[in-house]
Amino acid sequence: MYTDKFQYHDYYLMDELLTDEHKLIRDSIRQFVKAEISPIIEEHAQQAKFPQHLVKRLGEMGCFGPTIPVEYGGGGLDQISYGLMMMELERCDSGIRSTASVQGSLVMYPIYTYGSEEQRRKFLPKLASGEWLGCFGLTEPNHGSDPGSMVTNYKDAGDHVILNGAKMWISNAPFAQVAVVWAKNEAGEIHGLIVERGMEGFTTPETHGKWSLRASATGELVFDNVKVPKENILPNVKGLKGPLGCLSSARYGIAWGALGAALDCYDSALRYSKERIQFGKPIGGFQLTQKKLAEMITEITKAQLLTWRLGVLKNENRATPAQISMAKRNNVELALNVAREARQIHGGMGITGEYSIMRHMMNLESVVTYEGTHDIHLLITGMDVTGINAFK
Ligand code: TGC
Ligand code: FAD
Repeated sequence: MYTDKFQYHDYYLMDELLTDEHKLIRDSIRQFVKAEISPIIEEHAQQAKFPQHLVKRLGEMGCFGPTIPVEYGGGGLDQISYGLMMMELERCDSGIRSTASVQGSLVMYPIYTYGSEEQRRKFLPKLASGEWLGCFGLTEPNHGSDPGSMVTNYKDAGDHVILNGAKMWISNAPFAQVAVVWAKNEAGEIHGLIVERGMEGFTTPETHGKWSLRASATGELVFDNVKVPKENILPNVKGLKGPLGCLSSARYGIAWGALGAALDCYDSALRYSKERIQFGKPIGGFQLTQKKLAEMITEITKAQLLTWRLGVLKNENRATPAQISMAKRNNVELALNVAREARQIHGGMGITGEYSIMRHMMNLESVVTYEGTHDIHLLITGMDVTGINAFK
């Protein structure tokens, strides 16, 4: 049985850059995770079971939409607080952070940013409290990295529209009451629609057989002539910049989250290296193990500073999408590398559920692909620095 012995690592005294409120928020989420998520996560991941009971608790702990204003049920907190929360959740499991990322950045954010006042008041408080779970439908079976080519569409039918199409790889879908869905109108313009469970012709079949994010539920969204009232269309955005704007918020959270997964793997490897004796001494006493550990903490420290700085820029509304891409790409790659090295340090024990390493490693294979693949983020940086588009 996996026991959570995690201790935080702060090699460059980054805590001095945080406010007392930041530290309080981070510590309360860390405690919550240790008490309520760590004890059940391994079993849920092994059984590929979504811990549905945690949705309400995540809401109560303020993990859903922490930057959304308090009057809509959010936390009214800053971007660094949001980042620290995602770091603590993913420190335990990327799937739990996924649930919170989707709810906060991909469902509440668009309803708050692009929605009408009625939509904000109807949906945000229930999503913030965890009474409702939401999902975000952008990816389609034939349109992943290139969402602008989507074929899901709707046609005007008086006081409602008729929605047809399908979305694939949708986190939270099988348990969601609400889906923010991106679809084209008859003029070929992309708009966001709020589709609610129970609307006729709307189904959410679960995707089975994943070796990654096993404690997160993934599914499809299928729309077969679904009647969506016009009042459920997000009125204040048109075009691909709508969903991409949401992704900027979620990718920022992932940059912090991946750092959490890396810290957990490093912490476990460091402890193991001091306890495990081979050839008459702790394996941490061998130069090759020290090289691994020293490189891990160096990369983690660089990422901590990068991510904190991005948070400051985001608080000042100065973070560019390309800066966010750089942090998401860097931190997920770093976390994968740390997980792989940590797995080596744990020897055979590293493949078991007694340690979190293998679970993190498998989870991170999704994180490196969703919200824009590793190479897509590289091309975003490439385009930003050269001014030349290499996607097409
Ligand atoms: P492009 O012409 O570059 O852009 C279209 C419009 O969007 C604007 N824009 C952004 N706006 C806000 N934030 C961003 N990050 C933005 N990036 C671009 C852009 O300025 C333009 O605006 P306008 O006013 O000129 O119309 O679009 P493109 O078709 O060439 O595509 C560019 C590309 C490839 C970078 C983009 O499509 C992309 O990022 N592809 C990756 C797709 C992706 O990330 N999918 C994620 C699906 S959701 C998900 O994975 C959730 S996982 C959740 C979990 O479980 O945690
Ligand atoms: P593709 O786009 O087919 O890419 C395949 C390969 O081709 C990649 O290596 C890619 O980098 C490369 N490639 C593509 N285009 C180029 C190019 N121009 N230049 C160079 N290389 C290129 N989506 C949602 O909308 N909502 C969700 O909640 C959601 N949750 C997810 C949960 C999980 C567990 C997973 C695995 C995915 C989820 N996704 C979600 C989908 C995710 O965003 C997509 O998988 C991702 O955007 C990549 O799309 P794709 O899988 O179709 O790969």
